[in-house]
Amino acid sequence: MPPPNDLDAFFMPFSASRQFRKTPRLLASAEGMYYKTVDGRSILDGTAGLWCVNAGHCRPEITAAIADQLGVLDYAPNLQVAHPLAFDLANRLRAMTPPNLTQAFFTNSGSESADTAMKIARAYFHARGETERTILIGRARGYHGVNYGGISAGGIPNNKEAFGPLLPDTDHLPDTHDLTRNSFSRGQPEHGIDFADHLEVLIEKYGADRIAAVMVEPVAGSTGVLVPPVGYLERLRELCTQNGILLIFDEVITGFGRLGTPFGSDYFGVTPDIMALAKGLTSATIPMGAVMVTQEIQDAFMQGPEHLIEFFHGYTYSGHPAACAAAHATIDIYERDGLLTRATKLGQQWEDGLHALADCPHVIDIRNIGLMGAVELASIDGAPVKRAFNAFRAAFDKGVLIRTTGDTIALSPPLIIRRDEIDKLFSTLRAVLHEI
Ligand code: PXG
Ligand code: PLP
Repeated sequence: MPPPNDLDAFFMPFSASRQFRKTPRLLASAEGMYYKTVDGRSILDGTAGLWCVNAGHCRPEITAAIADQLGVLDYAPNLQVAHPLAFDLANRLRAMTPPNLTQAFFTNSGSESADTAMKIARAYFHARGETERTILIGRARGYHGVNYGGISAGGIPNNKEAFGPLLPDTDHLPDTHDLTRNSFSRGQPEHGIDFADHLEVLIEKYGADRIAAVMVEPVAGSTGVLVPPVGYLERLRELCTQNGILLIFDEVITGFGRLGTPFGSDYFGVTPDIMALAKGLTSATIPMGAVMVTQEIQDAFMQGPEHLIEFFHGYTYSGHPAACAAAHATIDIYERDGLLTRATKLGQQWEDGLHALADCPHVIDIRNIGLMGAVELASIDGAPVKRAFNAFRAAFDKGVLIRTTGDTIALSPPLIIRRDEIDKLFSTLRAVLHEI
């Protein structure tokens, strides 16, 4: 594929696009663990695309399933009519996710899943007559996509600043990042269960009967892999249960094997009332998300005359046939190849290789869990973000795709990564850190 000769017309998402247009990094094809650039260079994918290509690139079984489906039933609405694959997939997700999660609502992205989860929480209390329960509690540094609900409950200032008044009735827990107590922790940091106690302050402030839900990522991914302190998620669960507040886990990144268990909820042994999914659901081949809810939540909606719509929400492409086919084929691969637990097998090598970078220049913290990792760098005085961005460009030149957020490098390779590829990822990163 020749490079486009004019890069101006595409308004790029989340990019330094003026810099990009001067020195474009264009990917033409992909297979397994590697991208290929338009000029033929191989790039080791250290980020599974954007935390999403969990099964590795261009798996022929997924491609074939999508193509076959499009030849048979290209599109069918799931509003008032429906197609069987969506029901099959919902049943499959019911069987895979924790037993209390029994119904799946389909979306097309993580942002839609996050906003749908928040709407379900509010509408659930509305259906129960608890109309005062509208407050949604997110967390500082939380990422829940870019729609208005997600940026309101989310806690990333740059994602909110330019966008005017946000959703009312949102507030935030503090983030759990604590370099003074927890730097260079391996796996879950020891200190910080107290960050969960801040929910008591918010309960005191608003009254428990005004708070609909607390929404957190089990591990904050986008903001730089913030692993929850020991006991933290358990404490949040306990406080939510005591106060009748729904707990929403945004598992858009932690879902589908990232931590070495099918879902983050399995890893931590803490079960939410609502779970938001996307990304790994189809290994990113076709955009798709899902929101899992409990039977009790579903039942609250099932009242009134049977000819009336119960939940006034849905997308044209909710449960799109091609997306359902992609999800089925992806989950087939996960099950057949044991990918949802593979991060457990690689975890020690991953952790040791990552933490061995501690002696490199600029490194102020290293964090890891499952096949997620972060290397936090000291910012250049007066130029935050620049050091990590330099690392990103240097790594790309050396044939490795990493992701950066602020001055943190984040890593999350496809779950098929081999041991020698883990070594290559870290040796390249070592060279990059010495170069920049
Ligand atoms: N929730 C979480 C926890 C996510 O990580 C979303 C929701 C939104 O998903 P969509 O499909 O609408 O993008 C995400 C997405 C980054 C980065 O820089 C991370 C995401 C998206 C874009 C960039 O790490 N995560
Ligand atoms: N805008 C208009 C004018 C529409 O008609 C629709 C859907 O019918 C949408 C937005 C929403 O699109 P989607 O259902 O793909 O989210």
